[in-house]
Amino acid sequence: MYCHIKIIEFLGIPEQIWNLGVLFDPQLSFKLHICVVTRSAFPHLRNIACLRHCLSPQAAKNFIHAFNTSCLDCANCLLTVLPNSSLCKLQLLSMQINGHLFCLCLAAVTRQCKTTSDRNGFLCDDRTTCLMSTQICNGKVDCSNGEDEANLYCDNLPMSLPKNLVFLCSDQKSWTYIDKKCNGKNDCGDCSDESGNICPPCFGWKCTTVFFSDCDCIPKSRCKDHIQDCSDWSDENICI
Ligand SMILES: [Ca+2]
Ligand SMILES: [Ca+2]
Ligand SMILES: [Ca+2]
Repeated sequence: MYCHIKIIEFLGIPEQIWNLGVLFDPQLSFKLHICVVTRSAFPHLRNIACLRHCLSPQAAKNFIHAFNTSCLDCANCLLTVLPNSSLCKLQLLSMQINGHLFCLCLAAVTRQCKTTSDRNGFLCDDRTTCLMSTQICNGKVDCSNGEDEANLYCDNLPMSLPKNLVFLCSDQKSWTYIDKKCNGKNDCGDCSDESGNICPPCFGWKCTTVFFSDCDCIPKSRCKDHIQDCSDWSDENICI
């Protein structure tokens, strides 16, 4: 540092010099550099906040990381010897940047939405598309960024799925998507997803059914269709 100051003095260079994005002063106090960085950074942060709604969470995070690297981190190694009192403005700026990233992380993990049929859904990164639970990890990309098929949600089913999209069957070992609860089909294998305790009353024909995929209620369209659905044939003999 002493050599740098002497060189500056010897060459008669102005008191401050910009080099590699850093504003050097003769004492290497970097006070002016910190002042310039923070004064220009806060308006940039506000601009990023204005742009935020146009960007996906991942793109916004990349944007803020790039801003952090180019603005705040570029002279870190030169500032390590400075006292805390000199760094408090930069720390405040760093906290603001981290605050933006934290909000984005929260936004990224908050996937809750309601589908058009008013069921729990999965919100894509575009913050608009709300997928049905059965569209998550089904092998088909439905969100534009493919987040519905990401390992984060699909590599350890059903634990990796958002909890509000999962229905755990009574044996606690089986599960099905929440969309399959009360859909008239035996998705759990023990009909716990069609239990009268959690589903609306049967609007079709109630009987002991013969097919594994049915529980105790069949739609009226299967009455008198010449196919036995109830063990007592009531769907063919009584139901109209
Ligand atoms: Ca999908
Ligand atoms: Ca079902
Ligand atoms: Ca029938």
